[in-house]
Amino acid sequence: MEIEIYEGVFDANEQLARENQETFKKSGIYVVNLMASPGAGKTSLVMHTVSNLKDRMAIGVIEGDIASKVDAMKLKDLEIPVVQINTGGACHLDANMIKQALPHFDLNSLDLLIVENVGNLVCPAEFRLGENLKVMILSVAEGDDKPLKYPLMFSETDVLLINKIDLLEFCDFDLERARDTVKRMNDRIAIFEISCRTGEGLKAWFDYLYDKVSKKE
Ligand SMILES: Nc1nc2c(ncn2[C@@H]2O[C@H](COP(=O)(O)OP(=O)(O)OP(=O)(O)O)[C@@H](O)[C@H]2O)c(=O)[nH]1
Ligand SMILES: [Mg+2]
Ligand SMILES: [Zn+2]
Repeated sequence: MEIEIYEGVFDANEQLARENQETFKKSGIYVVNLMASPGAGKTSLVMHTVSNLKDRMAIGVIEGDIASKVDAMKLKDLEIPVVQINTGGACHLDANMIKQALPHFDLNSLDLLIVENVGNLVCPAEFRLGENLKVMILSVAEGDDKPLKYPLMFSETDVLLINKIDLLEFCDFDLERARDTVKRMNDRIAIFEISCRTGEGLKAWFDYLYDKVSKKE
């Protein structure tokens, strides 16, 4: 009998993330892991993104929260498959939770799966889910010093969406400074400035994501 021993929680997660990645690849699904602190605008972005793209591709959503189905309920009018994961206290999603959620979808019929991670700027960045693209949101109300204080997520992510730019005049958020800081930490990052309230800047994000899903890159 062969017994595999994993070196702790991260190795075990990495193994499961690779299995998920294989499953997604087989089914031809592109997967986005959406991360941000509580209230930055993840669900708002998911709603806009699904509304815009759902006529052009089949989209499913996994909602991750510590408790409640509040976010899943917000998506019900979009008439797409949504699975709510309650972590029961854990402050991030991990690859095993995603694996458990997958049988609830008809995977072969999906083009894009968006995973809204638990609101948390720290450990979601440490747990790969098997995603193709890491996307994070920073809202201007949180302050432009957050990349310096929570560096891991900013250096790990592929895309940064700076949200709530409609609130810029009320916040001490320097867009240039934020961009410079993040670019210094992560030179391959794509940055978009958006408002989920006014819709400003969202088209560029939709086009970017559509292109990624089409090319599966
Ligand atoms: N002014 C303004 N408010 C926004 C914007 N985007 C989202 N909001 C509001 O911010 C609040 C939180 O938005 P959500 O989309 O629920 O944020 P979330 O990141 O999903 O929150 P959690 O799932 O609880 O972590 C809501 O009241 C939104 O209406 C924006 O661009 N501008
Ligand atoms: Mg949410
Ligand atoms: Zn956590």
